[in-house]
Amino acid sequence: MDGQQPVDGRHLDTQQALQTALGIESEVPGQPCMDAARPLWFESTVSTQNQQTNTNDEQTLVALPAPETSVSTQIAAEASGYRFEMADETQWRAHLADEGFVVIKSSADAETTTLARSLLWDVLEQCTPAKRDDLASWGAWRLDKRGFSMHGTVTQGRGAWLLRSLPSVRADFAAIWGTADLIVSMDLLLVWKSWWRAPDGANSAQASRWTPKTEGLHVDQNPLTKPDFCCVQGMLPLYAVTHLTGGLEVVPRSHLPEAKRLLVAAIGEQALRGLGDFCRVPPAYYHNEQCTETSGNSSPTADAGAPMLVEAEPGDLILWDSRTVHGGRVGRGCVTNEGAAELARLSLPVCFTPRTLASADVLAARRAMFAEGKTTNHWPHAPRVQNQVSLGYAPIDLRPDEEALL
Ligand SMILES: O=C(O)CCC(=O)C(=O)O
Repeated sequence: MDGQQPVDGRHLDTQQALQTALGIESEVPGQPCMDAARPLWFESTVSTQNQQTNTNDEQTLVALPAPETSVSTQIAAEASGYRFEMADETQWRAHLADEGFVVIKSSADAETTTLARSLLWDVLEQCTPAKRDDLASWGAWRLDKRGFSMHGTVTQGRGAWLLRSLPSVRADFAAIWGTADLIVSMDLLLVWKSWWRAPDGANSAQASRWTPKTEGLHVDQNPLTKPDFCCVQGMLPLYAVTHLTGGLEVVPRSHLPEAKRLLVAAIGEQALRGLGDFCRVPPAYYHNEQCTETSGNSSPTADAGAPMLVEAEPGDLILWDSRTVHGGRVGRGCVTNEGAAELARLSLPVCFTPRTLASADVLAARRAMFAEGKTTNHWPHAPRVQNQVSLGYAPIDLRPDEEALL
């Protein structure tokens, strides 16, 4: 999920065209897409057509691997190969450069993670019929199938801004860009219900409706028109990312030039020229031989790895190069119905870029987006609005350090 053209007044048509292509309802000035009679908690921003598609897609969910019988929040030992302490900057930056992704441990401490969950639930409870401790109330919650929560009350609320303004996260991006004068994305929130705990049971129609369906593997930077480094994206998971829950998956080394060349050949130059930055990878691409094509003089970097789930602890920061192929992966699930009601996933994408990359028009547009409760794509310097009218939205008071990120 990502951006195409900056929103500075000149590019609204392009923005709306892309939203349509993605199945996201666009906001028509003066004509809200959302029925004014709907309560604030009607937060689904996906068109009826897309909902329909997703309903049909539920057929494919039957093929998910067998669920586990107990919830484990333990991430696999192999994750230690790509999880680094923030202080080990040389190592984590090398991993990001070589592999196209990295995890930085404990960017939000346990107390902040708990507070962020609570603040995000405060606004989810305001915008949806769900109550955090009451699984029965989650049935009426019309959550987007991908788990995209885009109501401005959620994405511009206190919880989202608490995470966006974390000094440690900002410092990591400052290290990447070599400047602390950064602006931040105002992304959507990713929310997955624990589908195995649907009140009617793990195999019920309700569980099927709760099971997320992701966009699939894609890049957020057009490999043909923008082949060089542009941006690093980030994500802060507030619950453990394990093979039971799923989360973000990446294709290691898919950001490297030779892997890009092969991907461009697979998608086709003509098709890529007609696309913005969001480019889907053909579904079978990383499961066949194309991506590992070798020629007499090919370098080992032509061999992008297999897609892998990026396991992480709550509060870790996942970073990836925008050229890296990535997407959401739904986990195996679980058949236990024990314990307190808990989401399977609550993650905030977060991305910083230097203020100097944004024009004066873009900076002004970003302020207006905050004031109006808009939700953006990932690239702060090239923001595109992703949501429609946010009924009932009232901007929070940003602290000076938060406002400095607009
Ligand atoms: O983690 C996901 O479900 C998808 C995230 C994604 O595609 C993104 O942040 O660009």
